[in-house]
Amino acid sequence: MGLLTILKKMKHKEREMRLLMLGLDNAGKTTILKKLNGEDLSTISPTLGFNIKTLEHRGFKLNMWDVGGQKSLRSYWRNYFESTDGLVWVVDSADRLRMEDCRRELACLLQEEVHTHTHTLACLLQEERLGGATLLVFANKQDLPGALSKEAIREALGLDEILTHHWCILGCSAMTGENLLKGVDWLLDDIAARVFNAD
Ligand code: G3D
Ligand code: MG
Repeated sequence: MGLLTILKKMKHKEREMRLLMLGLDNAGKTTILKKLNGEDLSTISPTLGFNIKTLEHRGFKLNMWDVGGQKSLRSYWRNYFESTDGLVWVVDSADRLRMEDCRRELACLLQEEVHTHTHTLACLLQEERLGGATLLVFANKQDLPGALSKEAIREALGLDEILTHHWCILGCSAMTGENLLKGVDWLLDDIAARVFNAD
């Protein structure tokens, strides 16, 4: 058994997981965290830098990192990758104009290359330190009339091309809370299964 596996098992014993929330600015990352935490939604302002929220769910301690999505901050995302168990990619389903930007950022996140300076979600997932991390895509703001369906977003982001990570897309609304816990449950189940099967 490798050291990494042992460390993972120890972490699992503590029932603690590290989740990273990413996505373009204005996608709803901070609002989702607040809703999950039962906080007032009327006081949200753009995230400067990052904030960490700890959520207790099903006996797990979830450390959720909410990292600012402004363009100027995206090159710092990789500093948060170390020992990330799960990645939550949040999409503003109504922001049709930036869907291509969103696809590129995700692609880059999944396959970061040292010599390129573009950051796309595919790039991000290939980043070594994100190796194996489970990916949950939240197609957020489904309560808005102009929102794209999760199927349209799955297509627009090219999710079916992602073979390196377990992934799942769910339509949700941070406003109504629809599907937020369902997403967290799926993440927990997938991460737990991966950690148990790691030897
Ligand atoms: P971010 O942390 O990803 O940058 P925020 O995004 O959580 O700051 O949210 C950006 C804006 O989107 C906020 O509106 C917030 O209220 C809104 N928002 C987030 N989730 C939803 C959702 O599910 N439905 C709707 N209708 N709006 C949502 P403001 O007006 O404060 O900029
Ligand atoms: Mg924010």
